[in-house]
Amino acid sequence: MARDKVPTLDEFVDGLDKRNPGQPEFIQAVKEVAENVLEYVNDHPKYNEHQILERMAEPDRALSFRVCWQDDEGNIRVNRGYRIQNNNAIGPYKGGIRFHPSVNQSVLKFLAFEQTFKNALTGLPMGGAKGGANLDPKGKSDAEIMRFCQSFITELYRHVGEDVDIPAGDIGVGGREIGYMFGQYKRITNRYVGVLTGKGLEFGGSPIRVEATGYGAVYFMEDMLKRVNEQIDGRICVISGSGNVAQHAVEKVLALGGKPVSLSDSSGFIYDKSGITTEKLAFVKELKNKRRGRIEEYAKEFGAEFHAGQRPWAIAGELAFPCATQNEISGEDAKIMLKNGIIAVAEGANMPSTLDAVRLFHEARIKFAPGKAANAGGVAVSGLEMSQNSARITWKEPELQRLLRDIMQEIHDRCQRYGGVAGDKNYIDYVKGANVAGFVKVADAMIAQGVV
Ligand code: NDP
Ligand code: 2IT
Repeated sequence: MARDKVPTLDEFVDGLDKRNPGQPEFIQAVKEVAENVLEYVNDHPKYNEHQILERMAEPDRALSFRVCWQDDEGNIRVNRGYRIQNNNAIGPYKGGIRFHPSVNQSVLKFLAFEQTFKNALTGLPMGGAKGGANLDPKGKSDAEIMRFCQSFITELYRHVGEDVDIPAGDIGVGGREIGYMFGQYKRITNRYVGVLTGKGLEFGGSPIRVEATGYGAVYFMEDMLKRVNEQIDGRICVISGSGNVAQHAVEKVLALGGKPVSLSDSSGFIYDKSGITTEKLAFVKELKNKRRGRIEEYAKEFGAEFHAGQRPWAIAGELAFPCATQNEISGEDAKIMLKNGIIAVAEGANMPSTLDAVRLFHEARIKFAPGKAANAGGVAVSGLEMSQNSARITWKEPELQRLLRDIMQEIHDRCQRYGGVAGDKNYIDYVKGANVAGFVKVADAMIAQGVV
């Protein structure tokens, strides 16, 4: 036997720190998984012998490249593009592309690592990846975004493909950007294939991909509550973000009778005591997706409160859906939320809660769904888009709605299966459930495929 001692968490994290200096987000994401998985590995030595966790926490490859483009004034701009291909044991690499000034290798490595577990949880054959660039899309014209996307894919095209790596959207990348990237990929390769997901419905996109992440997060919340005979109906919902995920979380909360009262962007948050309605949501969609304006305008339009430079977590609510970005709920925020009577959190964003916040939620025994489980609806429908593209067909919307609902329920059940807590049979630790369920699937595939 090559190795019989399972490293302690401290030993594991020590090695991780040494190998990844200056990458706090990546270390945070791996540490959270290691805490649960090392415990599981202690009882399942084959995963230790094969050093599976060490191998999963080292990306298959981390690509970085220059992206040159010209702005509308003719100035030459230089950005840095990335694609982190973390693991392809159970399927081709799959994961979004993020355009945001905060993008760096640490952020994308954490996202690619988490994506590996998330994609395994969906039950579909997809490996984990993430990419992006440190571009700030704010204030850029359509023509500038098009030139940037074309330059970005002119390098990335050689590393992706419908059976190799299939990117999609994330922060700062929606239908417009995917369209420009798809157009350039097709032009360079002269191939019409499903190399990207989140495409327009006219050219191979899938019904409900746009809605899937936000809807899925609310379905996961519904399933956590249903398990203990509770429901969303009538409950006050605190939501952050105002982009793709937040908008569709609001939409589904409304459909299930909940009362959404907040939204945010990087400038601050709005608090609408009377509740965000379908009509007000239509305003947000127009504001954010077409005019690309600031959420503060909502407050002016509807007479709601606007709090500059703050996040919405001090609002008294029962259900929380963080849908903006990583580390947006600190330990201090979590304490306030618990004091205000929060009963459940479903993460629409990736890793919005800090490790301190998660620990406090668990200690207080509230229901807490991590992003890799709760926001997996988006990539799940991406997986269904890939299947439709390969078969050159389009499924009807009701069929896709049903598939998304079923997949979210299956993810909930997988988390429940592995998320039991010793000495408290009524509580499910969904973080542990998601980490161990995702790990086991990928790990078994890696063992079967040998040391590669
Ligand atoms: P969008 O670009 O559509 O919206 C992002 C929202 O978050 C905007 O309101 C943005 O505000 C806000 N935001 C971004 N960065 C920050 C920041 N540093 N501080 C405060 N607010 C910020 O992205 P999505 O809705 O697609 O993504 C939101 C989250 O959901 C991300 O964590 C993403 O990884 C995750 N996710 C997305 C999926 C998808 O299918 N799109 C799938 C699964 C997870 P502003 O406009 O001011 O930048
Ligand atoms: O974080 C995510 O799961 C996404 N941004 C969606 C990835 C995808 O491939 O649809």
